[in-house]
Amino acid sequence: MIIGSKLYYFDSLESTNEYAKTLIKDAPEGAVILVDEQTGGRGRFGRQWYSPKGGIWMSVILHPPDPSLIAIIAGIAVCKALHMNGVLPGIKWPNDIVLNGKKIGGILTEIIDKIVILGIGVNLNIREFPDELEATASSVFLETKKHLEKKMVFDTLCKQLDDCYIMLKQNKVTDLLTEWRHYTILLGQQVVIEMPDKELSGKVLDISRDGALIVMRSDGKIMRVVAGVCHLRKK
Ligand code: BTX
Repeated sequence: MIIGSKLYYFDSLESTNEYAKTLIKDAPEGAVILVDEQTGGRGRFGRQWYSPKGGIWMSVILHPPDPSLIAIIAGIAVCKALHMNGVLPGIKWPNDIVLNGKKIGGILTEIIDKIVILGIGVNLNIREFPDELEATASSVFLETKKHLEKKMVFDTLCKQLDDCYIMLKQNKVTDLLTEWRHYTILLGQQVVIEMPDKELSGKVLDISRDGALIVMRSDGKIMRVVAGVCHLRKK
């Protein structure tokens, strides 16, 4: 297995992604940093990520041929690992894992000198969230009342990520995108995508081979969206 070639485990760190950055020169590919809690967990665009005990907070150091599908394979691996344990979340492009309409996990990829630091957070057994997150965030435990053993889910997740990463290295992109389509909640949905300088509304048609979302606007024009924050439009 590439993923988990070396494991760095701590009770607590500020952020596993930040710690991974200090290791990239020395750690082997597939090295995993895993913690029980983060005191300064991060999301995209410098946002905070609530990371108390009870969740899976991890980063993986990867040397992929092309980084563009790393968040895609991470989403597939998280969904597969939970589906194998009877929990059925989906993927909301680009990096949210959702269950019953709430965010139960997130993915943060950072690239330094062509090395990817893949951060994965899964709200596994968290029992409460701060007021400001309560409406949008949840955990596997709160949604299903199941207490899944963290080590078992972590091991399954590493194995699924390894399978997907090997497929990526073998350039089996068609197969990976088929898996993504199986898990995403977005296909055929009306969405609004916030980008730094504009907003786009339309219907999600597909994902491209480089991980961009393919969206049809109401005027029929087909757009490729490389990055943004995606919201399902209320019906
Ligand atoms: P994101 O930018 O898509 O999501 C961040 C937003 O999600 C926050 O602004 C907040 O509204 C909400 N949020 C914060 N904490 C949680 C939570 N626990 N569950 C649900 N919603 C939340 C998503 O970024 C990427 C998250 C990656 C987290 C991993 S954990 C291991 C690694 N280390 C690290 O510092 N980050 C990554």
